[in-house]
Amino acid sequence: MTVRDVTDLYQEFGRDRLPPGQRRTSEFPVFTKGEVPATNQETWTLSVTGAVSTPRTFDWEKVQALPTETQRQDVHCVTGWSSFDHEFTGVPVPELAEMLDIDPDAAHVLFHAADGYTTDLPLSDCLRDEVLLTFEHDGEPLDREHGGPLRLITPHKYAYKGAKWVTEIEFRTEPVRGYWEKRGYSVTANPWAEERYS
Ligand SMILES: Nc1nc2c(c(=O)[nH]1)N[C@H]1C(S)=C(S)[C@@H](COP(=O)(O)O)O[C@H]1N2
Ligand SMILES: [Mo]
Repeated sequence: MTVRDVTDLYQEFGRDRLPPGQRRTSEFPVFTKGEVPATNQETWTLSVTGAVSTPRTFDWEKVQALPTETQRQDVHCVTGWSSFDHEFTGVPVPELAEMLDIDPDAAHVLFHAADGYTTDLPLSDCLRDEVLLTFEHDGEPLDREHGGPLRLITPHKYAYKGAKWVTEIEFRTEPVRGYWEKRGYSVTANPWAEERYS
C-alpha cells in the first residue's frame, strides 16, 4: 500500500511543522462536544444537499466504491495539542466533488454530523487533496470515538473543521457559522497563523 506523506503541507503556511502555540503529544486524544453517537456502517448514509444540481445520498457500499487514498497527516487541535504521523485512508473530497454537479455559485460547504455538530469551510478549502472523508486510521477501521464510520479530516486547519460522523455535505452560496464558530472559535482556523478565535 502506498502512503502519501502530506505532513509537509505546513510549508505553505508557516516555518515549522508544529504550529505556534501548540505542544506535541504522542497520543491521539479524543475531543467531542458531547456524547458519541451510535453510528454504524449498516445504517449510515451521507447526503449531498444544497447548491448542487442533483442532491444525492451515498450508503456505505457507494462510498467504498469511490477512489481512495492513504495519507500521512498531522492533527492540530485548537485547544493546543498536535499529534503527528497518522495514516488516514479515505476519499479525497475533490474526487467526490468531481462526481457532483456543484452549482457555479457555490462558495461554502457546511458539514453536518450525527451528534448535531456542524462546521463550515470555503469550498476552495474542501477541494484540497488532503481533505479526506476518512474511514480507516493506521490500517484499522476508524474508531467510533474518532468519528467512525466516516469523518472529515482537514490537516491544513484546526481539527474542529473536520466533522466526525459526517452525515450531510451541504453546498452553500453563503457562509454560515458552525457549532464552534458560533461559540467564538475562528471561522478561518489556520493553525500557522494561530487563528483560534474570532
Ligand atoms: N461531529 C463532531 N465532529 C467533531 C467534534 C465534535 O464534537 N463532533 N469535535 C471537533 C474537534 S474540536 C476536534 S479537536 C476533533 C477531534 O477529533 P478526535 O476526537 O478524533 O481527536 O474533532 C472535531 N470534529
Ligand atoms: Mo478541537
